[in-house]
Amino acid sequence: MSKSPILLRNFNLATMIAGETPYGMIENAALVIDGEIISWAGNSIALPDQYSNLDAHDLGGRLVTPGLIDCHTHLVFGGNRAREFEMRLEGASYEEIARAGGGIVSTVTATREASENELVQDALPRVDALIAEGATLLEIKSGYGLDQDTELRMLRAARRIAEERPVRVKTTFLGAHAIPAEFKDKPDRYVDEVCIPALRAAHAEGLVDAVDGFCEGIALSPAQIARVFDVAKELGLPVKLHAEQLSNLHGAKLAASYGALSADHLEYLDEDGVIAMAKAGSVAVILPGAFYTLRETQLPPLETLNKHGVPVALATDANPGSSPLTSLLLTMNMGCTLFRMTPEQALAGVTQNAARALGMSDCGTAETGKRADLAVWDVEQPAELAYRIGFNPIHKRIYGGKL
Ligand code: DI6
Ligand code: FE
Repeated sequence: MSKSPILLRNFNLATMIAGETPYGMIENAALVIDGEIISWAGNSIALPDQYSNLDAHDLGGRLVTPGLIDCHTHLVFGGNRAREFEMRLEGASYEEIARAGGGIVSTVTATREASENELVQDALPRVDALIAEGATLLEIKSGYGLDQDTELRMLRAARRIAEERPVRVKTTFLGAHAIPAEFKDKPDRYVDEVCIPALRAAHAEGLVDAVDGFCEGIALSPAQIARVFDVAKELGLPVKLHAEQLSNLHGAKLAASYGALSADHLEYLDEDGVIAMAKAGSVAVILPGAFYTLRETQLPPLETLNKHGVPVALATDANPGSSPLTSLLLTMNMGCTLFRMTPEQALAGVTQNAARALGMSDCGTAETGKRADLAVWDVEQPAELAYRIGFNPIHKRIYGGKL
C-alpha cells in the first residue's frame, strides 16, 4: 500500500519557474507531496478538494525553495593544499605553483595513495556541509587520479556518497584535468594511452554521467580536449568544459560545438564564445570561489551572457586548490557581491540553471511533477539567502519527499 500524500501549508514558495513574478513566487502557498514527487503546488486557496482533508504540516510562514544544487565540484580528493595557500600569500601565483609541480599534480599524489574508503570518508564532511545548507543534488568530478585505477576509484567513491548520505550525485569524468608528472613532456601520449582508455573503462563500468576537461595553458590544449570529446560523443556522453578560466583559448566555443551542457569559469570568455554557447544551449557555470581564492580581477562577462540569453549557474567548484569552498549560500553571496548578480539570479544559479547544467529535468524548480527536493528557510524574503555572510537560515530540508 502506498503512503498517503503529505500536505505542506502556510509558506511562501519560490518556485524558480522563470516567468512574470520574481522568483516565480507564490504567496500563501500549499504543496502536496506524493511519494518522491510534488503532486500539486499553488496558492492554498486553489488547493483541490481531494487534498483538503490531509493532515497539514504548517510551515509557519517560512520560505520554501527548490533544494539547492551544486553543479560543479571536485569534492573527492586526497590531502589538502594549505601549504600552497601559504605560498600564494607569500607571492607565488597559481600558475607558478602548478608549473613547479604543485597544484593539481600534488593533489594527484595524495589521491593516488588514498583507498576508495578513505576518499569517501574524507569527502563526507564536505558533503555534509553542503547538505546542511539545503543541497539535494551534487555533481562530483574525477580528475585527481590521472591514471585509470585512481580515476575509476574516485568515481566509485563519488557514487558511494549517494549511498552514505541522502543526496543525489552526478559523476563527471575529468581525466583531462592535467598532465601527470610521468607524462610531463608527452601530453599527447597521456591523452591517448591513459585518459581515453580510462574514459572507456569508466563508461563500461557505468560510472560516467558526463565528460569534462580543463582547457588551459597549464592543462590540456583545445586539440587534446577535442580528442577526448570525440570519444565522449562516440560513447553518447554529454560534455562540459573548464574554459577561459585563466586565458582565452576559445574552449567555450569548442565545447559548444559538441553541444556541451555547460562551459565553466569563463572569466576570459569573449562575445564570440558567448554566441556559440547561446546557439548550443550551453549553460554558463560561474565559480566565484575560484575567482576569490585566486584574487582574479577579470570578471566573467555576465552582461554579455544575459544579452544573448545564456542561462547562468553558480557552483562552489569545491576543490583543495583554487576553491576550498563548501557553502552554496556563500557562493550566492559572492555571486552577488563579486559578480554583481541579483539575489534572484544567484538563487536561479543554484537551482533551475544548475539542474540544466547537469542535464536534469526532474528538479531545479518547485512545481507539479518534479521531485520533492525542497529547502525550508527561516527568512522573510528570498534575498536574505544571498545577503548574509556565514549564516545558515535553514529550517528543514526535504529530500525525495522525506521531511
Ligand atoms: N580549475 C579549477 O579551478 C580547479 N580545476 C580546474 O580545472 C582547480 C583544481 C585544483 O587546483 O586542484
Ligand atoms: Fe573546477
